Amino acid sequence: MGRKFVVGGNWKMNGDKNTIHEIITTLSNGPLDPNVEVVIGIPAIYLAYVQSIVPDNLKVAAQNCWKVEKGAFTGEISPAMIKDVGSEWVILGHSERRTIFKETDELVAEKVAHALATGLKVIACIGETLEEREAGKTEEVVFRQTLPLIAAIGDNWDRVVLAYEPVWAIGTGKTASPAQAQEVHAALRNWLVSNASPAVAEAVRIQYGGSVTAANAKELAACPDIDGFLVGGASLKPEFVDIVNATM
Ligand code: G2H
Repeated sequence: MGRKFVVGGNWKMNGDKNTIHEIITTLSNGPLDPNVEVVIGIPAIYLAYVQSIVPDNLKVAAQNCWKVEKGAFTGEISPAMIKDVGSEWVILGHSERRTIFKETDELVAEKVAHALATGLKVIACIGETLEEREAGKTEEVVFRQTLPLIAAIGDNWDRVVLAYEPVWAIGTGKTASPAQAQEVHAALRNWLVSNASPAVAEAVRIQYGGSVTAANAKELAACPDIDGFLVGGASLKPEFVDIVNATM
């Protein structure tokens, strides 16, 4: 069976009640391709608000969470809380979390394990820096980041989407070319054959993220191993509708 296209919008630390209302109205009017799964990543403080106004065809994600259910972790939110307000997804391991907040591959894996154990679906992000790409280490880095996720995911691959986001393409306007993105996606899928299983490699959806816009989405979406996008800046704009509809 084919992999269902999945498009995530990662709002990062943007939006207020007014602009959120505008974005949700735009997305509600769409129309959005009904064959595409759409997940929007919301700042934690607005999760419950967005959850109360989204139409059924939009799913809501938190952009991070901690690795246990509750306790003395000032400033954190737990997967149980995300679930409690009705949201189904969490984005984990985004490069901004890894670089700015110093999250290690192991911590990301622990978070993924706990989020899945709580019943959430996870968008798990991986991707190399410019320095790593120029040193010829792209695949080494992507595989290193993915390896601890395999044990963390266990039998729950049906609730996981991988997002390949080359750090040099994030918010820079420098999108990976379709050939560059396809090359990494295909290499990762091939690596999963032996490191997870052939069935996982075939079924898992791998999003591309990094300066995706309405202008480049169609060409990227046509690549055989690109199964969706994780969109930052453009997910705050009306063009997100065109990105969701890139495969129509
Ligand atoms: C990559 C992406 C969304 P942008 O971080 O996750 O952001 O599309 O702004 O590069």
